[in-house]
Amino acid sequence: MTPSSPDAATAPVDADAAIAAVEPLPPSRRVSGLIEDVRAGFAKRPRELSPKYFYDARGAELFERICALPEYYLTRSEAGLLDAHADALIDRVRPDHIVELGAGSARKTETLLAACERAGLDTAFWPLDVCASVLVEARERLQARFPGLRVRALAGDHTAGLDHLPPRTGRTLFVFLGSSLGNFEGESARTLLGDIAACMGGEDRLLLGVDPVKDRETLEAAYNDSEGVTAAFNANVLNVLNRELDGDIDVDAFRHRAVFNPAANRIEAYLDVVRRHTARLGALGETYTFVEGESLFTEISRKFTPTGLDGDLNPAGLAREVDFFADRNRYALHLVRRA
Ligand code: AVI
Repeated sequence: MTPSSPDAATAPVDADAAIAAVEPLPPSRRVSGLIEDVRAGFAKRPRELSPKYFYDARGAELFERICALPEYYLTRSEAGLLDAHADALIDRVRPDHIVELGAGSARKTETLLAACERAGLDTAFWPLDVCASVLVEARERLQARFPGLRVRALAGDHTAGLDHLPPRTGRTLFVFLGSSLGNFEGESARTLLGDIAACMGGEDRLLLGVDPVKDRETLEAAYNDSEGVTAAFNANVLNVLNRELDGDIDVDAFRHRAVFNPAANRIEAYLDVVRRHTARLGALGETYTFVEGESLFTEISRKFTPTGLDGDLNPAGLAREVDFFADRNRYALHLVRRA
């Protein structure tokens, strides 16, 4: 049975067969791995870690909780914008395919698929994510809701290029939501957008969800929630290092801090060292001393103005076509075409 067979939704679920039906998307270029990134990041001052290592099983679960926090307006605002504009968007693009980068559970894209169904379109859904099991769950849920929906699940890293994305006929709507673009600094954002642009024809579009620049209080509250979920999410990256690199970093010797840097229009997340200690990372054969007052720089979440976003889009050969803003500029969806 292929993932697109009409009876997929009613067939008994065999977890191994379902995972096997997720196609690997081979990388177009080499991306650095954990050992290499930690070695390079720990050689810098302040020391740095890549946010891509946040998302082990616990990190993914903590991120799901962040999305439901009262202070973290991004997910709700984006969902509200999608609900309000999905029909207009789909009417305008009339996609034959929706390709979602970093699809995860694809909950928000469900709104777009429902609009495709209302418009009588036979749109195929291509979720791409590094995690095959999350794709299998999403496919089962979506095929139960939209019987006959063709889902071509692709397991791969969208930061490693999209040269091997299978060819499509007709119009494709690429979708990149959640302000995930904000976690890439300028050059990597432009590389990613350039990779998407290279897959786009004149009729194709990219739907990009981003978080606009706004007042410091709202932004900082979103990344310093009162329940401490974001703090646990940030600190969890140290658990990842300990587990994956045979380490003994004292996680309790760090405190989460997130601040808005207005000069760079971005939230910066740190793990501040509150107790001096020495830790060994066995897989690197290295010992590191962390001193009080020092910080590990763990994440950027860029916030966008329309012109700031153009600074990423235009060099990548892309241009904004239609903008949708949530109340008081809380969130933005941009429909983007090839320039
Ligand atoms: C996934 N990404 C867009 C989130 C963000 O807002 O930058 C990750 C996150 N970090 C802390 N809270 C949420």
